[in-house]
Amino acid sequence: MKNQPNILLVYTGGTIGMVKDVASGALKAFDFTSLLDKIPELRLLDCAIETLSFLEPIDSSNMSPKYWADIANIIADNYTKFDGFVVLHGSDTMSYTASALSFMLENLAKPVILTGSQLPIGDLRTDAKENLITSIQMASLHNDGLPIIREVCLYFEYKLYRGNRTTKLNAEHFEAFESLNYPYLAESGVHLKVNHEYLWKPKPKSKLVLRTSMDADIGVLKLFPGISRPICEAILTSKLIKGLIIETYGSGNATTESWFIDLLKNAIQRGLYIVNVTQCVRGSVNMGQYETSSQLKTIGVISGKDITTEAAIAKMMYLLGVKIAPKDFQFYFETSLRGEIS
Ligand code: ASN
Repeated sequence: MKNQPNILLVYTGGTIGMVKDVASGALKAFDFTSLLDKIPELRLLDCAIETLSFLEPIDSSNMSPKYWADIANIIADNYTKFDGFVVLHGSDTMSYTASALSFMLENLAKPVILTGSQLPIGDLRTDAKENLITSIQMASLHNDGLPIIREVCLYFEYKLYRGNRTTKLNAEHFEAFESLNYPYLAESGVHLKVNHEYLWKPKPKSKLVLRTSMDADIGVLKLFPGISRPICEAILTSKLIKGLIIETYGSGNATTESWFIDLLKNAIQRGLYIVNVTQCVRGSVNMGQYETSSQLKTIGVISGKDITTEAAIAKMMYLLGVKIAPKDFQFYFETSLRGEIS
């Protein structure tokens, strides 16, 4: 890395770069290439910045595996040319994209920081400037010629998080994200304070491997008291899905009704991967702790441990996409690949 790092800023869409449509009052995306003109402060940063924008920026509610692959390809194509990457992204699905990118970019050894904002960059009270400027500074941090951050992160409202540990919890506050099962990686106060012990340490000298194929033939089933048998049956006997994430209660508990357990058991025997993730935002699945989860373990339900649902979805698509052998699926799902589980 040179003394002055060079950072690639990739604009995918989201509120940060939106303007109000005069007629309807709704927020819509606009061309972001003139970014440097809109925020002259960026010229004061001690790094060189180049920008690249999606031809048609999107609201992140329209995010999909195809766009994840586009972002990952942009990073891989520019990997040797830049010291770090800042991806501007809508906040709604930012945690999903951060999770997906963390799996797609194996052996990543440079910072990829996703950020966005709750208010557009042109708004008087915007949170966009701080998020953007500090993300670029975080991506520029280096020591002995090496970047300090070497993983996919999410920066929002003074905190840098491991991307695949985050969840959007607030649609109103500037502090929109949390990483409830893993400490934040850095904090922006008067100084940038990095929690070095929590940073991801990639294998030394490994080459970046790009794996963009994601298989989206999966489902998520959130349990609730009274969930109906026909609906569970429709999902669990469907030939369309290859993997199912069940969002259970507490430490991975579910109803012990025999019809429910039998449906799961038959589906697993047919080859469906079923992963247990808790509805709680903090804590871990621990099958066997209660009677209401013991059977799940016995019939071969995979433990999502303390993974977020966002990361579980991305990981399932990824493992199906790389066509992991059925006998290895459980092992890889339950093993931390990018620091997504404890
Ligand atoms: N709807 C927007 C998006 O996710 C929300 C935002 O960016 N704050 O694209």
